[in-house]
Amino acid sequence: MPGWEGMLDKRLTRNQLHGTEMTDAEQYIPERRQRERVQQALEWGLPSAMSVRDRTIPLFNRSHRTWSSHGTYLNVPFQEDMRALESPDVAFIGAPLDAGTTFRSGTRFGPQGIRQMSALSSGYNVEMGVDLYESLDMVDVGDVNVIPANIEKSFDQIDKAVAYLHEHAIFPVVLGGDHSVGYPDIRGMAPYIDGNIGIIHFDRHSDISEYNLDERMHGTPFFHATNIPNAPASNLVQIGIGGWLGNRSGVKVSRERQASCITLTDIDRYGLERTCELALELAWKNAKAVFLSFDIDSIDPAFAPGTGTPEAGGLLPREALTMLRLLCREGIAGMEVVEVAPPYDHADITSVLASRIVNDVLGILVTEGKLGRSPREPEPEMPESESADE
Ligand SMILES: [Mn+2]
Repeated sequence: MPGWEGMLDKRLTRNQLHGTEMTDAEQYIPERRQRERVQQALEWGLPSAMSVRDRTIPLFNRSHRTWSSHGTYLNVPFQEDMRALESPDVAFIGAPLDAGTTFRSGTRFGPQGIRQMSALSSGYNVEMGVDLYESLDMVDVGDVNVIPANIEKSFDQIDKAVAYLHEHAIFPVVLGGDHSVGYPDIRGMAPYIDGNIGIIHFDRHSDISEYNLDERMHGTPFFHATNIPNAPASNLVQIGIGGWLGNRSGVKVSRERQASCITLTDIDRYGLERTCELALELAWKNAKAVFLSFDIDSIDPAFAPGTGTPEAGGLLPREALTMLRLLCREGIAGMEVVEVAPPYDHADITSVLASRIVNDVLGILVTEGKLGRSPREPEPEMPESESADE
């Protein structure tokens, strides 16, 4: 036990704060895109009334931020002409399907809800020291035309749309939709990965039964995904599984196929760091790429009530965000956030969280050098004496 003097030695100082470090780091984040946007908005939006002191505010809103959002994710440009799609770093794509739900429907409004609340973001995160607009070229390609009366046709549509993005070497962010979209998301990606795909799957439910009600629905994506030759079940890691909606036929499949199930008991017992270390090892074993499937119901319904099959006692948002930081460091090749059902949401909190998850993953990929441009400009040359206080 350290004595009082020892504790005095360990007294925290302002300089040790992460906040101090990151506040300082802000000056090295580029602002070229920001300047271009302001300039363009001024030209298109015309000069504001003379009483407005800040002359960078135009008369007509052309930033499309916050309540003036034009409806795309993070207000990035909408890719109207898909023939003209180039190779941006990221494309947001809606898969507004709820034909696969087995309890409450409503996830067809998920992409709309998530996009709407994403408009609140400035794109800059002081804790991460990253500005997504500066580091990533992003477009929103809108929604896939799903066919609600026919889930297999919907899968074909989603598969083909996701494949089109992979063909252009774009990182897809799929906004669900119920979890049945996980299967075509992986099926559309599989031909573009030269080797095995690992899957990191956050959920309270294992979603690995062959059928729900005689069809491939939202409790079945990982049965069918792990039938894809280069997406073996041995590389499937399911995190957060538990509660009282358990499905015995799914657990049997998981056991037979040797998928990995990390329960909340595991997380309590071994902690976030150790479970994530193991999850990474399992997902990446002999794999070339890892896909992230994030079911919002992995989070406790107190924080994510807008979902179709809520299960009490889930992850806390901060636990999930910490895990994502640990798990995405090695890079991922595509992601989906599913099961957001705005009709059951309160104060849009589920959509806010879903957007946070997407932004955090993108931020981590940028800071880890796995996607886009460096989060900071090269530092100015320092005088030689600088290293003296190291
Ligand atoms: Mn679920």
